[in-house]
Amino acid sequence: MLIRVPALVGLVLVVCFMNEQVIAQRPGINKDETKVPSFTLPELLKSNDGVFVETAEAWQAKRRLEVFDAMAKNVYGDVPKRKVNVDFKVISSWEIFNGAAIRKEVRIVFGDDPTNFATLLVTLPNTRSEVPCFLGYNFHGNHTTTDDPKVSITKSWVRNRESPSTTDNRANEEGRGTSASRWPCREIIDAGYGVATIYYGDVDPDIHDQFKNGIHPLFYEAGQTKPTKSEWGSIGAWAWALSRCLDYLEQDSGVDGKHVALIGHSRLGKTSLWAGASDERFWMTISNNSGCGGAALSRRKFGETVEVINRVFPHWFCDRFPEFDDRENDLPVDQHMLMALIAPRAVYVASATGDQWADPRGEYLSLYHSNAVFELFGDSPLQFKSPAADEPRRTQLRAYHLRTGKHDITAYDWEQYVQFGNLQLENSSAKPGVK
Ligand code: GTR
Repeated sequence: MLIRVPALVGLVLVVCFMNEQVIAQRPGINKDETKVPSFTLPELLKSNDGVFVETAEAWQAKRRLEVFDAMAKNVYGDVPKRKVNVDFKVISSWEIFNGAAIRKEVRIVFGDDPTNFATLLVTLPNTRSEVPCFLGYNFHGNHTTTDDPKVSITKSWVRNRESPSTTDNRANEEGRGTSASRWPCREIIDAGYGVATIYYGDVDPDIHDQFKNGIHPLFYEAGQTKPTKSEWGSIGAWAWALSRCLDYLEQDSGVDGKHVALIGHSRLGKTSLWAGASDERFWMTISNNSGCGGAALSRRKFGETVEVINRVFPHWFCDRFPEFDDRENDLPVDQHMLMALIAPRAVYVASATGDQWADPRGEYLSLYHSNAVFELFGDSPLQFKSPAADEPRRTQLRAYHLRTGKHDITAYDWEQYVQFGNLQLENSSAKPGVK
C-alpha cells in the first residue's frame, strides 16, 4: 500500500500531539511536591580541574566557558562551524497608532537562496531616538500577533489549529490577530519600548523531519544529512536566528542595540534562555512559563521530565540529551547553570499557578540556585522560599513571579517585564526612548 508522505507526516503529528495530551494526565507524571526525589546539583563554581572560582573575572574567563560548553554538548547542541551568509532587507514600512509608531517588515535571508527567508516584524515608537526593544518568537505567524491588515502572512509550515486559521499547515487570513493578547504592542510602545517578533517556523518548522527543512541543512558539511550527536536541534537553531535578528536590530537607527531584551513563552522561553546564554550582546532575558529544558530544574522530575520531552519532541535538543532520560542525576549540568550563564545580564523567570506541567517551583529554584554566580557580580541573593502568587520578587539582576492563571503570556506578565526593564535602565541611568 502506498502512503503519501504528507499523509504520513500528518499521522505522526496527530499521534505526537495526542501523546502530548495523554502524557499531561498520565499517572506516572509527578505533580506532588512531597514526591520530588532528593538530588545534588552540579557545582556552579567548581571548575573541571577541581579549583573553585572566586571572582567574577575568573567565572567569565574560565568557569563560564566550561559550563557553556557542557550545556551545549549535552542539552541544546553546538552551533556548527560552517559559516552561512545572512542578509537583511527592509521590505516595507508604515505608520500605525495614528502615527505614534512605525512598523516595518525585515526580510532575513539565510544562505544563498533568496526564497529561504524569515520575516522580522519590527514596531518602534515614532520618536527620533533609539529605543530599547523586546525581541521574541511567535507561534503561528507575525499576522497572528496583531489585527494590522498590512502584516504579511507567512508561507512557511504552521501547526494546524482547531480554528479555521490554518489550512493544510498553511496560515490564512482567519488567523490575523488571534494571538494579539500575547503581544500588547500599544502598551509596549507607550512605555517607550520597541517590539520585534518573528515566526519560529520561518527559521525551522516545529516538526520532526530529520532536519531536512529549516536552516539546519545550510550548515551541513559535504555528505552530512543531519546534525551530529552534539550539534544543535531546533531550539539551538531558533536561538541562533535570534542572534541574527539582533545583528539587524543593532543596525536599525531606531533601536538601541545595547538594550535588546529576549522574550519567549514556553518552548520559545526555552529558546530565549538559550539565546541569552549563547549571545552576551543580549541585554535582558525573559522566560515565560518555559518549564522542562527551560527554567525548570531537570533533577526535580516534576511535571514534564527529560524522558517525556525527548520522546514527544525528539527534534528540540541535541541527540546526546536523550542519554539522560530518567538519568537526570548523571547530567553534567542542570538548568540553574543556564541562569548563571546569563549573569551579569538581567534575567526574569515567570511561572503560572495553573501550569504545574512546567514546574513553577523548579523554575524558581533554578533562579535561586544561580545565587553563587550572580553574587559574584554584586547581586543580592534570592531566598529559598518561592514568593506567593502575584507577588513578584526582584533582586538587582533577577526577577521572578508566579502569576495566577494558566499557561499563557498575559498583560500582567508584560507589565512586570516592562517594569523590570525600566528598573534595569534606571540602574544603568539610561531611560527608554532617550539616548
Ligand atoms: C508542551 C511541552 C512544553 C512546552 C509547551 C509549549 O507541550 O511539553 O515543554 O514547551 O508545549 O511550548 O507550549
